[in-house]
Amino acid sequence: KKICVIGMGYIGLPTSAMFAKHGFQVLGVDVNEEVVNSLNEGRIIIEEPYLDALVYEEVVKNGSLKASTKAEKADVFIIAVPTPIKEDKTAMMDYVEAATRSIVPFLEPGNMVVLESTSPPGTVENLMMPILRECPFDVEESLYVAHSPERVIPGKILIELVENNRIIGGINRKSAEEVKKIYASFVKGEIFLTDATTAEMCKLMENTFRDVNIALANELAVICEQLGINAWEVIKYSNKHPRVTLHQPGPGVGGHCLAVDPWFIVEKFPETAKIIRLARETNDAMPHHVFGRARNILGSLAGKKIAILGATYKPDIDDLRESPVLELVDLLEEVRDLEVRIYDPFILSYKHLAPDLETALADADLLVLGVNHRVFENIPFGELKSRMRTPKILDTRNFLDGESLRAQGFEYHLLGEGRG
Ligand code: SAJ
Repeated sequence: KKICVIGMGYIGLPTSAMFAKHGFQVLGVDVNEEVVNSLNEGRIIIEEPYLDALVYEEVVKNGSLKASTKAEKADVFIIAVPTPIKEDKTAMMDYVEAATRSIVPFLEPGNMVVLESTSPPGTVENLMMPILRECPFDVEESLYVAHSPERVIPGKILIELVENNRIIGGINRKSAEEVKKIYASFVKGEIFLTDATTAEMCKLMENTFRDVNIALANELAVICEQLGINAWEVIKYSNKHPRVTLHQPGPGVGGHCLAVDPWFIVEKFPETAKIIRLARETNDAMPHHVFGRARNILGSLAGKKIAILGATYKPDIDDLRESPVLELVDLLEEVRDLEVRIYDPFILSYKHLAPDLETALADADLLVLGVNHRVFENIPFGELKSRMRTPKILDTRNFLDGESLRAQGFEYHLLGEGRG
């Protein structure tokens, strides 16, 4: 069978390579000519472990994966284009719409159309189906249409594509069943069949669940600061209860999923999705809260120097998308004569980046730990203390050993801990 995948990004490309490896003839389509040309030469533009070898050594070399800027006739069409969020916090669906339109001229009875992009509930039924009905045959009868959301985590995409469970939501049962046969070629996890809107909502709710729980932890952190107790201790002991799993507070929520997807529900139900919206706003407010803590610690921020340790959106990766630490950096930039230096061994270039920790700490008035990269475990803070103008630390992840730092003469502050 032949598969045409529209969108050669983080999801479309690995998915294409996986199908190509499992016996399908795959055409990868992208509007970006550079992406298409390099793919045809076996080179990929995205960073992902093992993907390079799979694309270059296997599927491009043996001719099972080809790329083009134009769609063609195929048995299966998979749409994996971006659905970014706009300024007004609604989903930008232009790419899904354009991709759907682009395949209509090639559709024939018996074809399958699968949306993989994370989308607001109702996208398949209300955006795609009206376009697909422009085909000159009975689409409900003869076309198999479904949503099968991607749920892989960057860094482990090729493993999770195979091992994760999958949801396939069809416009009818037959659609879900037919599409399942295709994915079953490589998915080892369980495959669950449902309707398209349910599948859309599952994907959004998984990330919303996490976002809301993190918001709860962040609210707890701020309450504990006012109460003069330690939120991390509250979380630790509450989680001894068999039915409680409080999440971890932090400087905010980043990444391209948790900080975005909940808005796709809010956009459709602005009056009803109250908790979801409040959770987003609570998490978005955390960089401001950390900024406030820094100001309280230093009295005034004007003319001071702040060193930031770790700036990616989560530990041990190089991804900066929506990082709350960078939001904090932006807030600090607005302060008169304040100097910010970032030290993060995962980042190659960014504004205020220091070449090493020593440079970042030189004459700093405060060190803010933004992300708990594992490599930070062995930093000899005692030896570095004298480099700082004032040895003050604000830990936003409960990562550092506060007791030992205090014993070494640091003034150690922790997000979520009030000092009574
Ligand atoms: N965070 C906290 N406290 C916590 C957990 C996380 O503050 O207790 C923060 C992290 O620091 C980070 C943000 O949340 O800034 C998001 O990190 P994450 O590890 O929760 O998730 P992502 O965005 O890397 O990936 C998520 C995953 N979704 C779920 O776990 C439900 C992944 O499985 C999805 O495939 C991915 O979103 C996606 O593409 O939707």
